[in-house]
Order: sequence, then C-alpha cells, then structure tokens
Amino acid sequence: MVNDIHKQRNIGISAHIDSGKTTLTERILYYTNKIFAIHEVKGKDGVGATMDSMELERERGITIASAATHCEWNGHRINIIDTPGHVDFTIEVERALRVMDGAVLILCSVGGVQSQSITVDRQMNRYKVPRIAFINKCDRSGADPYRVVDQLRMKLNHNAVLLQIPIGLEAKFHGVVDLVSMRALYFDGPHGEEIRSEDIPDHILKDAEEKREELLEAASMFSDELMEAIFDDTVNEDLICNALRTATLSRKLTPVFVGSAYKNIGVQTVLEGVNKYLPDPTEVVNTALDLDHNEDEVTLQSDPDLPLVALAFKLEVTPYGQITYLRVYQGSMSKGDNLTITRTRKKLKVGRLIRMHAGEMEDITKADAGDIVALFGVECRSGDTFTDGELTCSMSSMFVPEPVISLTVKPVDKKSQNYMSKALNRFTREDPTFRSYVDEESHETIISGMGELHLEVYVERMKREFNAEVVTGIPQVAYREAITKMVSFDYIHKKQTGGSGQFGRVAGFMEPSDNGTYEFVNEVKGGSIPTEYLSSVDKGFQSCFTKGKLIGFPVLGMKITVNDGKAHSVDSSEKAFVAAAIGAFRQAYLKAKPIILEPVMKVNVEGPSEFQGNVMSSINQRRGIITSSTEDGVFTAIEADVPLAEMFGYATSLRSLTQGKAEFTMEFARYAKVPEALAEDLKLQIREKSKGNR
Ligand SMILES: Nc1nc2c(ncn2[C@@H]2O[C@H](COP(=O)(O)OP(=O)(O)OP(=O)(O)O)[C@@H](O)[C@H]2O)c(=O)[nH]1
Ligand SMILES: [Mg+2]
Repeated sequence: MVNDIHKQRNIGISAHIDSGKTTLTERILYYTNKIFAIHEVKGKDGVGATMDSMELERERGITIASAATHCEWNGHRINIIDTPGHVDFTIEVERALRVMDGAVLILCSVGGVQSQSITVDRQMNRYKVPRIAFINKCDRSGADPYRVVDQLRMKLNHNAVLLQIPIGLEAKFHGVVDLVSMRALYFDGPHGEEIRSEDIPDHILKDAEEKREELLEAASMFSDELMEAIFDDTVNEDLICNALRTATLSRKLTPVFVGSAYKNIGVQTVLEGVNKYLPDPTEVVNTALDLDHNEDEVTLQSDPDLPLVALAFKLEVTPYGQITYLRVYQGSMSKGDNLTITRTRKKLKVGRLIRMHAGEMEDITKADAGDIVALFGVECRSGDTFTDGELTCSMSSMFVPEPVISLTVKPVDKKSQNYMSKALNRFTREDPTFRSYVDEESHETIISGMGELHLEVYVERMKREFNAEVVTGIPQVAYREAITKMVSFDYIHKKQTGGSGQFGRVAGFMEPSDNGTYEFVNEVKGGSIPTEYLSSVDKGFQSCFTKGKLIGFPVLGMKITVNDGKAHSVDSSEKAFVAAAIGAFRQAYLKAKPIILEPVMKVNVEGPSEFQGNVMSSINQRRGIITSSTEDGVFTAIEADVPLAEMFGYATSLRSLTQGKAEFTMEFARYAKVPEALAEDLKLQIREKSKGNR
C-alpha cells in the first residue's frame, strides 16, 4: 500500500446522464486489478457493472446512489466516487464533490456539453475542484471531439486544451495520439490492457503537430521555464507536465483526453492524467470553523500527527448498522480510538473502520489525513464533523437543494405501515433532499423530493427492500409561501390561572428576506426578554415555517427582528416563550401579505430540428419562457424556464410531438410567484381538499 500523501488522489467522476461514468470506472477497476472481469452496464451477461451494485441500478442501467472505491495506478493510490448523472440524484454529486480533491468531467463526443454537464460543472466550481475532461464515446457515429472542446470553451468557459487527438473516429476509432510524448497509442488485448506505442501515422502527423503547438502555447502561460525551452527548442515531457499541473491545479486550464470507455480505448491515459494533473490532498485548501475561538476559520493540514478533523459526507443505513462515509482532513483515526461529534459533543468508539469497494467493505486499522474511509455501526448525521476531542471545530456544510415535488403514499395494510415507516426513516436519514411527513389534517404520509424519478425510486425501494406495499397519489408541486410586506407584532402569551403559570411577551417585526433564507435578529435592549429565552423565541418562529397559513405549504425564509418583550420572574419559561413566538407569528403573518411561490424548472429539450416548432409551442402552452435555442442544421437544443406544475406528463406529450426523437431534462431553477389568477384557483382547490379530508 502506498503511504506517500503526494501519491494520493481523491477524485469524483461526474457528468451528464449516460455519458459513461460507470463504464469508465469499471475499466479503471479492471486495469488496476481491483476486479478481474469487465461487466457492462445493462450488459448481455446480466451481471451489471461493479459500481452499480443496487438491484434497481442494474435493472435500469442507471446509477442512483454514488459509490466509492479505491485502486492503485503507477504507485498512486486513488479513491474514486462514481456519481449518478440524473438531476434527481444531484445531492449525490454535491456531496462527492464536497469532499473530493479533483474530478473527471466526462462528456459524450456526440452529445457534447449537455444541460447536466453545465450543472455538474457549476457544482465543481462551487467546491473549487480542479478537473480533467474526458471526451468519451468517440466510437459512436456522429462523434466529434473537436466540437466538444469548442463547447467546453464557449459554454463552460473552460480553457480546454487537448492533450490527445483521436486516431480515426466513429467505427474507425482505434487509438489516440498523446500530444505530450508525441506517440500514437493503441490499446490491444481482449480488454485493451496492452498499450502499444508507435510513431504517429503520417496522415495525422500534421494535425498532431498543430494541436501540440496549441498545447505548448497554452501550457507555457503557466511556466516561464517551458516558455524559454520553447524558444531554445529544448522542450521535454517533464516541463510540459509540470506546467500543465500548475495550470490545472489553479483551475485555469482543463486538460482534455479522448477515448471510448466501452471500446477500451484511452482509459489508462485518463488514469495517468489523474496522477499527473490532479491535486494530492496537501494541494487543496480545506478549512473548518473553530468553535472554541469565535468560529474563526482555521486551515486544516493534511498531517496525520495533528489533531483529528473528519467530515461525514454520506451515510447508508443497513439492517446491520450505519455506514458513515468519512473524509479525514487532518490527523488520523485508528480502530479503537475515541471520537467526538462536534454537533452533539457525543463521544463514540471506532469499532470497525472500513474502506468501501462499491457494495463491499474491507476492514482496515488506520486512516490518515487525506483518505476517504467509512465507519461502521456509529450513529450520526450526514454533514457531522468528527474530532478526537482536542479541537472543537466544524466543517462547513454542503449545498442541499429544496424538494420540488411531493406525493402521498398509503400503505395497503398494517404490516406495510410498519415497514413503510422503517423505510422512510432510513431514506430521510440518508438523503437530505428526500423528506417525509404526516399531514396533520389529512393524516396522509407525504414524501417529497427532487423529481418524479427520485420519488419513484424510493417507492420501488420501499417495496423491494422493506416489503412495504404502498399506493401512491398523483405527484404534487411543492409550493412555498413567502411574505411580501414588513409587519410588526406584539404578543403576550399568558396563562396564569391555577398552578404554575405561563407568561411571555414578544415584540418586533417580520420582513421579507433578500436571499430566501431565515434570519433571526436580536435587538432586545435592557434584558426585557432574558437571554436564556431568546433561543426559545427563535425556535417558536421556526416551528411556524413548516406549514404556512395561506395554503399550508412551507414558508420560505424571512427576517424576524425581536426588539422588545417581557418576562415574569416565576411564570416565564422556555415553553412560554416558544408559545409567545408562535402567537406573534400568527398575529402578523397574514398581514404581511403572503404569496404563493412555485418551483420553476430549467428545461432543456434536444431533438431533430424539424420538430423545433412543435417543441416551442409545447413550451409556450406550459407558461414557459424560452431562454435560448441553438441549432446546427440537424439538431436543435432549446432551453426554457417552465413552472413545474405544467411539466407533469411532458415526457409523454414530447414523445408524441416528436415521434419519440427528442429528449428533455429538467432541474430546479428557482421559486417564482404564482400568477394571481392561478393562485386564487390553487387556494380554492386546497381548501376543497382539506374540507374533504375532515
Ligand atoms: N458506444 C459507446 N457506448 C458507451 C461508451 N461508454 C459507455 N457507453 C454506454 O452508454 C451507456 C451508459 O453508460 P454508463 O456507464 O451507465 O453511463 P453513466 O454515465 O454511468 O450513467 P448514469 O450513472 O446513469 O448517469 C451504457 O449502455 C454504456 O454501455 C463508449 O465509450 N462508447
Ligand atoms: Mg453510472
């Protein structure tokens, strides 16, 4: 096992759906001797790819949950997370990128930069992840990696530079020219495991030289040494690699590789690229908040001898215990160590420390800074920070998108009821974008998530993994409420008849928030509300957000300022101030002119240009606004913002409008006000429904 931290890589593999992430990972595992046979996603042998270990993933041929594995290549140890491409499972990409040091962005040589490539790229930017790009599927008809490089530049604003050019394309694609070594590489043997290096064939020598010039010019911007060597004609491979490494780490250049994972062409060179150009853990800045010192930001060092700081970024609840995926940022942890969870200050012992290989666990005894491992059998939440008790610090959390769609689920009998609650308990713990609650009025269980597929997968898993037979309702839009006016409140909660009484007065004002998040401002002077009760006031207000008074949907953030109040020396309590805040909220909320907000989706439709008119009118009919449309003579890509409420059943109508030749993807863009006329209808509908439930 390699122990040198400079030879450690943590990489995420992310991209648009179906671009070949799992297929690429399967090859990587094969070439690094982690697995001894290659199985295809949806392959004829019916086994399925290693990383798609869930039954449902194998059946559908899509990745649903991200999976971690590790391998060794050329003296480097590489931890890999293969993520799903479908937007409904975007949280899986989010948490992988949160903890990875580098990433491989895969693109399809035919589809190019697609809507989800843009989303994934944005996520990589959010966590400042340096990446290399791999243009896959060069064997497909219509493959044009050069066009994809242009799109990387134009659409994603990358300084994308080809490190390779393809030898042949489509059915004739059979190797790559490495522009750094100026050698032609072919991948022989039954699975491309034997690399044959030859002189560049004459017919592409000129192209290769031209592209190498471009590569040298781009790389030399990051190295004076290389620049000089170019003038003196003393360029060597090391100089180029060093310059490219500096450039990639600073995220100012994206090296581009080409190949075909399926046809086993070029995969090893991507692995080589991971080693050469992506950062080791010491080359990435990671910070935590020091709770002992005013939440000051401290930079963590990938040093195993310093106090431990680790982040739980994903968990899986199994019947035998919880698997908690951890990234160790500083220090080290060993089997038998005592750890502290910063949030709860709870202590726990490391029973089993493991390394994950898709669905399998391998026991280990120690993990050092820079590594990605898992704990088995401890209880914690996703996003928790672990320390060895020496530091009290917390790592910043990751971005969690709000659910946009909900569904009622009804168990068919008592037994299923039991199983269903077990399943929901597990899913909601594992996936922060999946929520479930019981509606107080209708007593129905409602699940909500990121899209139809997201909910469908969980309903299916309830049946398969938990034996819970459920009947589902029609998907509903997850509306939100938000106030639009500033209003003041002044409320006294008083119960002073008999026994110990309750007393609390809360005064202040509520106003719309600028950024949609909740903010609680304390401007109480002279202790009119004693400090110890302020958190109860805050808690009381927050408890009102789960169900707004307008249509009963959650309230989006607002700013609440409390500037006055009153307490009673005997009758005031935390409970009394929670109640006072709830009273104050009720007093002011409807006066603050709440409106209904609906999720608006970014919709992307791609298909043959002959159907452009049909597609556009289908979007217009759905209250959509077309934001861009690009056409290359054959294919048209249309981007639009469309309210989710109008998108149910769109797959079916698009199919019939375009003879099944167009595809669409959508993801949440923002909340927007529901037009007045529709809002009235909605209020009526919801009122009718709740009457029916009584
Ligand atoms: N022709 C061709 N097909 C490929 C290539 N790589 C992958 N595929 C096929 O593309 C399909 C999708 O591949 P996956 O590896 O599942 O793609 P993915 O990116 O993991 O998909 P999700 O995880 O669902 O987002 C499968 O049928 C693969 O066999 C390639 O290089 N060439
Ligand atoms: Mg996959």
